[in-house]
Amino acid sequence: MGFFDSLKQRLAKTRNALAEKVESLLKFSARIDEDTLEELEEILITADLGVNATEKLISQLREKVKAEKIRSPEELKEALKNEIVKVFPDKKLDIVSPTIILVVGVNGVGKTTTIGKLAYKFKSEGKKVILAAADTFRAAAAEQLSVWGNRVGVDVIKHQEGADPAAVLYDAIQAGKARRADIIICDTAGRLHTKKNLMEELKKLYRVSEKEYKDAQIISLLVLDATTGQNAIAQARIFKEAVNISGLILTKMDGTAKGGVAVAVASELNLPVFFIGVGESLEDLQEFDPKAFVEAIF
Ligand SMILES: Nc1nc2c(ncn2[C@@H]2O[C@H](COP(=O)(O)OP(=O)(O)OP(=O)(O)O)[C@@H](O)[C@H]2O)c(=O)[nH]1
Ligand SMILES: [Mg+2]
Repeated sequence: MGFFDSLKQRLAKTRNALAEKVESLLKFSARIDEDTLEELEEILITADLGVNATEKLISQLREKVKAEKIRSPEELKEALKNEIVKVFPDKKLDIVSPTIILVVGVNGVGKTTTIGKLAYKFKSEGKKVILAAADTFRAAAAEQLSVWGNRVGVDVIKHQEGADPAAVLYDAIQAGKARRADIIICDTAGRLHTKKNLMEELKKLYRVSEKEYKDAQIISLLVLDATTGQNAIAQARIFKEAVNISGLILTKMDGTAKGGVAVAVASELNLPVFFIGVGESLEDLQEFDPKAFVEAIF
């Protein structure tokens, strides 16, 4: 199966929530008028594109309908797809050597799994990767990262449970320098019930990165669970206020009808989506391409 067919298949639930409704709306709209736009607005909101992003899209469409004299449902659909693509900031993830990637996000969104997938991807591209098990909050966390490390065949730096996460990263940086690693990927704890401490901890990881590895590029990727829908936006806001976020990874896009939330978060937070998780195995991480995404869900 080609890349696009597989993407379409993985995003089938989102596609069902969106494409079918849009198709039937347009099929019964002999002409495009205000009612069509209002019904379209409702469909987009129900499909988790978010109220704000949807309102922006609809008002842009309304202008286009006027200015470009859009009459046919097909033209309207194409215009909608084009506007959605434009929502995503046009930024690419540029990995230079060496790079430290801090992977952040709340509990259970898929950080550790995504790190395994990223390590696999970078290693397949010929890069030397080291993982830092800086989620020292849970006993099993470092072990879980080690399992991924073994599976992929990359080194994992870990300490005891309860150790200082910054000390783990410090050691990983020393190991990275000594072993000439291209990329150090750092796992972090995601508990939000101690929100302030968590954010302070993440800031400390930034400081250690900057101070201990002056030559390295520092990237932070916020992992969001697509199945949480609009909740993901609230999470993204909290993280963006506290720390500098380079871009997003949306996980669990397979098996959810809420994939439209990608549009909502990109629009609300003006952040690029770099990857999407479409399953639980190593290969199930795809580089996010707004055009392919929009084609797959319509
Ligand atoms: N279907 C699907 N499941 C995923 C995906 N990404 C992660 N998961 C699952 O989500 C669950 C949680 O993943 P973890 O990687 O442990 O999440 P985490 O953010 O590290 O969790 P904490 O360490 O507890 O904060 C696991 O069961 C993963 O298999 C994905 O893209 N698709
Ligand atoms: Mg984890």
